[in-house]
Formats: sequence, structure tokens, C-alpha cells
Amino acid sequence: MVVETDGETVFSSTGALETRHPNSLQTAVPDQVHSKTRVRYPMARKGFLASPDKPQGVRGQDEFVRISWDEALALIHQQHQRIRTSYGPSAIFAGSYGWRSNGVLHKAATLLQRYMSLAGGYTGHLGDYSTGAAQVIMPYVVGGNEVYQQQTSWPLVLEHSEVVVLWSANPLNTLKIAWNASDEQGIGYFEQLKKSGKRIFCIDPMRSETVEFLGDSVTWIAPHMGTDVALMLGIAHTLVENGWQDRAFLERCTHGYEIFADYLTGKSDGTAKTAEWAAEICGVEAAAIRELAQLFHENRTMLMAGWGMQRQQYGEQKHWMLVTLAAMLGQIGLPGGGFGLSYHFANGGNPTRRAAVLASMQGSLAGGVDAVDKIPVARIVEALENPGGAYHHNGEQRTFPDIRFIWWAGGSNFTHHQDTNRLINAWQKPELVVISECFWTGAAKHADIVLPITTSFERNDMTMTGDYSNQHLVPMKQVVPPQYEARNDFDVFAALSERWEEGGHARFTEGKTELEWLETFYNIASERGAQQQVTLPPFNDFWQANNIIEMPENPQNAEFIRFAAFRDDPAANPLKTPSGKIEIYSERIARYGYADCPPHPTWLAPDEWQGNAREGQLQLLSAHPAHRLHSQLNYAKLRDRYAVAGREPLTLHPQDANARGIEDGDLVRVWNERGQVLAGAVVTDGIKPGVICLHQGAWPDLDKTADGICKNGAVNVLTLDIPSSRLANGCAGNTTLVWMEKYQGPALSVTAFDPPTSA
Ligand SMILES: Nc1nc2c(c(=O)[nH]1)N[C@H]1C(S)=C(S)[C@@H](COP(=O)(O)OP(=O)(O)OC[C@H]3O[C@@H](n4cnc5c(=O)[nH]c(N)nc54)[C@H](O)[C@@H]3O)O[C@H]1N2
Ligand SMILES: Nc1nc2c(c(=O)[nH]1)N[C@H]1C(S)=C(S)[C@@H](COP(=O)(O)OP(=O)(O)OC[C@H]3O[C@@H](n4cnc5c(=O)[nH]c(N)nc54)[C@H](O)[C@@H]3O)O[C@H]1N2
Ligand SMILES: [Mo]
Repeated sequence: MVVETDGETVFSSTGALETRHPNSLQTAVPDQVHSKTRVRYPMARKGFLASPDKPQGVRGQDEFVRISWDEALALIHQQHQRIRTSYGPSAIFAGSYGWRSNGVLHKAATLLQRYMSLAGGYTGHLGDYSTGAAQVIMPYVVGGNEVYQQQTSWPLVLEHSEVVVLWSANPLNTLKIAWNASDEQGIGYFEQLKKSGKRIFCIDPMRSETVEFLGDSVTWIAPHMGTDVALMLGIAHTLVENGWQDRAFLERCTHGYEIFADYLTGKSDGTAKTAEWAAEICGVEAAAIRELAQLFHENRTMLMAGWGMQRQQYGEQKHWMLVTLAAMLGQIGLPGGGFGLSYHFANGGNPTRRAAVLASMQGSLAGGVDAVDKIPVARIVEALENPGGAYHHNGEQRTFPDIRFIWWAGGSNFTHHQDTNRLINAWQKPELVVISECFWTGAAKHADIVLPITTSFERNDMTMTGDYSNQHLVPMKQVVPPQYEARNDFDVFAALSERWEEGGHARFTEGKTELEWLETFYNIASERGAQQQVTLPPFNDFWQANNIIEMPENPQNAEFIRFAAFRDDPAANPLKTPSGKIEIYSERIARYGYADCPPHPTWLAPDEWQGNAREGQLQLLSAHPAHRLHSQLNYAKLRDRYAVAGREPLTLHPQDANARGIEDGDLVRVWNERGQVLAGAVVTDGIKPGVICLHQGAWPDLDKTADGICKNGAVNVLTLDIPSSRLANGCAGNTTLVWMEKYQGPALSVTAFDPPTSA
């Protein structure tokens, strides 16, 4: 990003690389740095301050009081010591999940863990919200997680694929973000795809930004939410009906197909999964399902899957069935054929460069104690509700720790976690909640102590672009001084380390300043680069020049085909599965005996979906937003681009609007037994009737007078907090039914972005 500043004020920002797809998210730095929503000073909750050993009051309802940094650190240190001594390291949750800000040094959660490692250990987390289900099932199926791995290269897709299917993927939107820095290279490939004349399908209940972008080049197919396994089974059955399944590939490269085939044809359960059977469930016509089967069979087909469909109950089945379908088509390991689970994220498929790759800060340190326990990341509320309770995870029987102290740094769990009201109740249980934040998020407003943290523009860092491609090395120079009393996470944890033990500061920092760390990471990159004939200038030259370094192309990597070696010779190049092959039936999963994760891909009807909706209920989709990174930037001017009736926009079909007397632009109320929100209606035929979409990430803004209605439209007030299954325990936010009506109540103004009055 390039930022215009006089060293005090940020005036504007834009992407640093040339692109035909300007990224709105890169324009918001002035709002970010100078937002009225910034946390300015350390603050403590009144009821906590009154008796820190036995806090009073209710988190989220109490007033806040300004305290000094010294008081804040002393309070945290005392309570940390007391809780650790009384209950041990597992009582301290430092598994703080979240997207923080980019950079190899100022990694909030990593730095928190480093400090907790120095102090004697903590409870951490397993997995993530993004691919909770897929990343756990895929190793059973193909031996690796697939969701965070390089894809068959784009040049080969453009050359060889004849049919490209975007299945639950919205790359035009999601490629605005990368785990490192975003460089928009991925969108360029979709632009080429658009012009290529290939058959393209988007399978998505919503006419996404990607469908709009591809225009006449794409066929949009809209199934009911959560029914993709049925749709895929219908396609698979059509293959078998016509003898189109690739018997030779299935024989040579897969394991357990026959057992699955008996399920598919109904031999084992009496129900043939025909196109007609599938059409009943997924709401896509049987003829269209048969047409897809024929097209996939007759053409080189790449199934590019996104992740929205696995952020659901039984999410594990989605990508397992997708891989099974690809295996039946027999094109896995061929250029432009098979499946890819990461083309929509971090520019997957953009060929990996010869690169000098930066090292980064680590969460563990010499002589420290790492996580003594871990909980599946999306099971945090259950853990708080049920300390010591037994649960299953990925074939293991485990017990929840007794969490007494939570520290969240770099994540926004009051927007990212499901069923906000249930979270708020569970959140009262710990004895201490500390939140390190740049902004007054929902989590900050429900903390005991809030620490003001710098944004990335108030400190020095570095990063790479293109998570798989390593395309550029980027300096991230400080732009303005820390605002108000903000400090770097790095300095906060270094100071607390010194309180923890004499010499703790030096142990935490390894005696290095910010710039010395950057130089260390850079020099490691230099060594790594040398092995690939990439030479970096000396650190000081690089830092002074303040320019992005582009890494050279690697023609060999442009020829990368996922699973090519395996396909060539499965015996010599086995997958890391028990059979060494693609497992369509898993004996290991069979041994777990989980009813919610059977041993082969299976259609399971979710607890809340179109098929069991009561009269008037709708399925709720919480796709990722175009003009935010989750909850980040909700307060920014960018909000004017999407807000409707001053709230989060809600996409609904004219049929569903008419049935309720709702017009475009109306304020609507959406509710279920878990909560209620206000949102602004966007009436469009670009969504499946019966489905409405509220994008994830609007800040919760629960009104204290009007039955806790969320005035800003935070979707997780409504979502169901259940695990995908006992296998992965992934987030299932996309499995939810709601009611909707035109709002007739008293006018309520949005207060989500107001700091507490005393702040
Ligand atoms: N219903 C539903 N819920 C979902 C999803 C969904 O699809 N549907 N998606 C899920 C997914 S995939 C994800 S990844 C999560 C995202 O959840 P999060 O990653 O928690 O979301 P962010 O809004 O990015 O939160 C990052 C927070 O870090 C803060 N921050 C930024 N930089 C720094 C820093 O340097 N130091 C500190 N201390 N803080 C900093 C920001 O202000 C912000 O509040 O949401 C999940 N929740
Ligand atoms: N601009 C922007 N980009 C982002 C993010 C962001 O917040 N903003 N977040 C980043 C992060 S952390 C992640 S994990 C990724 C998320 O990447 P994804 O999980 O792939 O993104 P989603 O928008 O949740 O879902 C993708 C598409 O799936 C569709 N979908 C949902 N349910 C179903 C279903 O049941 N069936 C079918 N067929 N389709 C369904 C949605 O309508 C959506 O268009 O994006 C990343 N990129
Ligand atoms: Mo994510």
C-alpha cells in the first residue's frame, strides 16, 4: 500500500501495485488511523476495578474507567499470577484467533503466545473458522489439507480446462484479501478465464460479485443452501447410470469406491441418489443436473471449490464428495482437471516464484512452555459453559479446560463467533478478560481491561505478497506516530515479560529492537533466496529505498500439476493416507463411529435448512463482505458504499419481499429464538428464493432497551453455534433459519462505533 502523509496525518492510501481491479479495502487507511472508534487509553471496567480478585458487575454493561499503562500492566500481572498459581496454565486461554494486521513481526496472537510461553504455558486452539471442516477431513481423503496448498497452476488451467466450476466460491470478492499482503494477481487470472470462451459455472445460492463479473460467460446455478452433497450425488449417479465413471482411475488411484457406489445406487440403503432424488433436495432441476454430469464427463473439468459451503453442519461431507466426484471423472492429476480448494484465496494457482521468503516471529521461545491444551477454535463457548466436560474431536475423547482468564489480541470474536447472546452469557464466567485492540469492538466493550494498540501504520514491519506465489517482498514503514497512548503488542508483552521475571524483557525480545528483528528476518530471507539464485540487497539499502522487491518467475512452477506424480505412479508416489490412495471410504473414520461423520461421503439433512423450515422461515447466508475484512473497517467511510437504511444490507428475493410487504431500502427485522437484528433490505433476483444474505462482520450493537435487538445487523446474533461434526468441530455459521418482517418499531440509531462514553 502507498500512503500519503505529512508524518502526522494520513491523507490517502492506495494499492502499491498496478492493477485493473482497484481494491476498496486499500483506500481506508486515513479512516483506520484517525477513527473516532480507536481505543485511546488503557481502560478498565468499573466492577472489575472495584475488586479485581472477585470482579463485580456484568461484562458489557458496566462503565469503563481510564487508567494508566502502569496501572493496567500491574493489574494484569497480579491477576495473571494469581490465576496461574491457583489453577495452572490450562486455565489461561491465549488461543486468541483472528486476522490481526499483516506483518512478520507485529503478530498480535503470536506475541501473546510468546509471552504466555515464557510465563509457563496456556490453552491454545486447534484449526480455524475458515476451513474448520475441510482441513480436518481432507487429510483422511488425500493425505493433505488441500485448502492451504498450491493449486494446479493457472496457466495450465487456462490452456487445458474446458469446463471450470466455481463451487461455493466468490473469488472476485475473496481475492481482495490474502493472509499476507494482497496483490490482486488472482483476479487477473479470472479476467483471462472470462475471456477464454470456456464453459464456466458458479454454483451458489447467491448471484455473487463473481457471477456479475463473469457476466455472459457464466451459468449461475443456485441450489438451496447446505444441499451441495445431494447435488453432487445426483451428478455422480448420472455418471454411473451412463457408465461414465472412470473405472480405471477409480481402480488404480482410489480406495473404497465400491462401498460408496452401493450407497450411491441405493444398494445399501434403498435410495438411489438419482438426479431426480437430488433435484427434490437441492432445488436444481434434474435435467440441469444430468447436463452437468455429461459436460463434466465429456470435457476437461476443473472443480474450484470455495469454503462457504463447508462452514456448515456436516461441512466435512462437502469437499469429500467433491473429491469423490472428481475421482469418478478421473481427471485428478491431469493438467486443468480435477479439483482445487484454494483458487479463490490468496491467489492459489498463481505459480510460485523463485523467492527470498521472509522469516517471521514465533510464538514459542527457548525454555518456554507452549500450549498445554488446545480446544477446537469454534468450540470456545461450549468450553466456557462446560469446564471439565467431555467432548469428541477427530477421533479423540477430550475434556474442556476450566478457563479463568481470557486474553484476546488480534481477533474480533464478538463478530466472528456464532450465537452472540450465548457468547455474552458464557463470557461472564472467566475471572479476567483482557482485550488488546486498536478499536472499540464488541469484544473490547465486553472486557475487564482494554489496551490501546497501534495499527500497522504506526510501527515498522515487512511482509510478502501472494501466500503461495511469494511474488513480492514488501517493506511496511511506519507512517505516523502511535496515536494517543497506543503501544505495539510487541512492547506490551515485552514489558509484561519483565514483570514476570527479571530479565524477562530480554528473554522475550532476545535483546532485539523492532528494526533488529526486521533485519534478522530479512537476512534469513536473503539466505533462503541465495539457494534459489535470488540476491537481495543489504537490509539497510532495502529499508532506505522503501521499495517492493519482485521475485523472479520460475517457469518450472508454471507447469505445476497437483497430484501429477501420484497419478503417474500411485505405488511409487503414494498419498499420505492409510491406503496411499484417495480414500472414498475411510476405515479410520468408520472406527470413530460418528453418526455425524459417516465413513464415506453422505447426504445428511442439517438441523436447520429449507427442508425443515416452518412456514415463513428463511435460510440465512453469511458470506464474506466485499468492503470489509470480516469486521475490520465496518466503522470506515467505505460503509457508505453498502449500508442500507443506515444498517448492514440484507439481500432478499422479490418473492420473499412481496410475501412480507417489504420494499427495497426498507428497514427489516430478522429474528429467531437466538436473537434479532435490524438490517436494510436489498431486493434482487440475485438470490435463491428462501435464502437471505447478511454478510459476516457487521459489529454487534445490542440495544439495551429494545429486547437486545442488534441495531447494526450483526449476523452472528442469529447463527447457530454447533460443530460441523464431532470429527472437525468446525464453525457451522451457514446453517441457520430465521424469520423476517418489515420493521415497525421505534427508531433506533446505530451506536456500534461509539466508544464507551467515558473513553
Ligand atoms: N456467520 C459467520 N461467521 C464467521 C464467518 C462466516 O462466514 N459466517 N467467517 C469466519 C472466518 S472464515 C473468519 S477468518 C473469522 C474472522 O474473524 P476475525 O479474524 O476475528 O475478524 P477480524 O474482523 O479480521 O478481526 C481482527 C481484529 O484484530 C484487530 N487488530 C488488527 N490489527 C491488530 C494488531 O496489530 N494488534 C491487535 N491487538 N489487534 C489488531 C482488529 O481491529 C480486529 O478487531 O470470522 C468467522 N466468522
Ligand atoms: N473481501 C474480502 N475477502 C476475504 C475475506 C473478507 O472478509 N472480505 N475473508 C477472507 C477469509 S478469512 C476467508 S476464510 C475467505 C472465505 O472464503 P469463502 O469461505 O469461500 O467465502 P464465503 O463468502 O463465505 O463463501 C463463498 C461463497 O459460497 C457461497 N455459499 C455459502 N453457502 C453455500 C452453500 O451451501 N452452497 C453453495 N453452493 N454455495 C454456498 C456464498 O454465497 C459465497 O458466495 O475469504 C477471504 N477473503
Ligand atoms: Mo477465514
